Amino acid sequence: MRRRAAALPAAVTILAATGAVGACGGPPAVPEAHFMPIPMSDVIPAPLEARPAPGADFHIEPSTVIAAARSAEVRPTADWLAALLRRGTGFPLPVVAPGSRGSGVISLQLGDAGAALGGEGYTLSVSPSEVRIRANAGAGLFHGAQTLRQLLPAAIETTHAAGPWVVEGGTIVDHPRYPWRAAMLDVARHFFSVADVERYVDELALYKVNVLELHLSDDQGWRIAITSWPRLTTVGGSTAVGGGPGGYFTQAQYREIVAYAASRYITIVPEIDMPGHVNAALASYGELSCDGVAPPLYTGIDVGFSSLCVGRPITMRFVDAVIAELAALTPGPYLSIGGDEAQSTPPSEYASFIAEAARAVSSHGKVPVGWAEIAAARLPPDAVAVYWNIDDAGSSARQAAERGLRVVLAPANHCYLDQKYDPSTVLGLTWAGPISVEQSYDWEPTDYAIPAGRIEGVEAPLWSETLTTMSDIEQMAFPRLPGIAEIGWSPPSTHDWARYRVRLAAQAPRWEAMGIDFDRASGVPWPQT
Ligand code: TNX
Repeated sequence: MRRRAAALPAAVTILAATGAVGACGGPPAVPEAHFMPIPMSDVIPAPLEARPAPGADFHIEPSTVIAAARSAEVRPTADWLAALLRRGTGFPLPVVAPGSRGSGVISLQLGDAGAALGGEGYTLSVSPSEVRIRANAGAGLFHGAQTLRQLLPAAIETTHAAGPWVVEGGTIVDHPRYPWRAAMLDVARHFFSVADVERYVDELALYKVNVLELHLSDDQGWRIAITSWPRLTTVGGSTAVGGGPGGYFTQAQYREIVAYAASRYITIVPEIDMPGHVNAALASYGELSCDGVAPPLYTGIDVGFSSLCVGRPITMRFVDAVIAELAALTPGPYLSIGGDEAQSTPPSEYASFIAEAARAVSSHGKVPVGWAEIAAARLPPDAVAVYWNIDDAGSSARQAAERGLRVVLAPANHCYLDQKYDPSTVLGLTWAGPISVEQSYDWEPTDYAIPAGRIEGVEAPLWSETLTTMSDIEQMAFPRLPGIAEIGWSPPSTHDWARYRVRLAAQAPRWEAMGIDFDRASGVPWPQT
């Protein structure tokens, strides 16, 4: 794992040093701005309502306590917040029982937050004596805690920095626009470790992303152990794009990722791509291919050349076994069957295969998810179709909506984090891009002629043909991911590129403090380092 113990960025170092100077009565050596609380309106995603109350700032002091019930919905978030704030401030910040009197309380309260807030919304009220986060459910408390985090200076992300730790007074009332605010990570083209995936989960949580689709199989690699078909990983997991060693998650490791994500209120949606994108599976078991011959492992980046042999009993036995094991490992409600770019599957067979695979998903208790091509098949009405292919100008998304499916929008020319920012970007592909920061933010889910009630949310896929390290992931996701997260969470009335680019630039010191290797892409007024 790289760069977790980041060096303090220049601004933070100065801030820490100034604390000492101030104690000796000397003049502050940094601009006033560094001591100003962060405005509530700077939070990303933009809150539904933010009403600052001048003069009502809260100061985190050595005597501050965190008040939280011991319940499973409250205590883990209190502990998470306490750990973050203790590391940043060096203060003890004990977690105490609710109702303890005294000033200087950060309280997390469950219940009675109002039906409009749903399970993910929260209110955050800041007065001189208390920061109070209230929500109807654990997810809302956690999102409120992430907002509080963003209201503190970037130095909170470092270790034992000097304050002051001032939270702007006022009230935030906030809940998401859409229930599905997803990222997708391709661990198939190149494999990423448990630690990398968990680090990405933490980065997503900061922006209230609540779904992470894991693209667990493709032509170049099979990345999840399936006990009943062991060669999928021992053979199919043994390489990657460019011929590297590949890798795979054991079932225990996958469970660990799922549990870690759940602790950040992120649902893992496992994806096994079929009937195309299956060369790694065919290389492992030749009987899955129509000619019965296992092809060699593949390490290039072409798409559309492989297919399961539709209609053979062994194919459905394979599909059912994989889905059964994955469903048993996955507590979340969803399981994706991919379904994209099946150019080597005859169209007549594609629809029947997808319908059958979706039935298998349902029969193992999960909701089928797939790329929007799956709308060509008969599917259960709760299925979710993820629109990506801009070449069809939205028709697959509209077909999905007409069939009554829920639609997630991931239009490639806005949401594909694997596309270059501009022609000079070293990493990434170009087929749907380049995608500038502005282009990734400047779009509207309702632009695709889909009835509003069918839109489930947004998704930002990160394909990994050109990415091999955590640093590569971060350079492509940051700064574009927060913009897509904001489109999924914030009301359209807050949408304003001119203001957003300034708010986004203000995140840079936090990313530096967290050691996130972001791209200082053009169009954003990044602070000088
Ligand atoms: C299209 S998007 C794909 C992926 C590639 C990606 C590269 C989708 C459902 N399929 O197989 O990795 O483009 O940008």
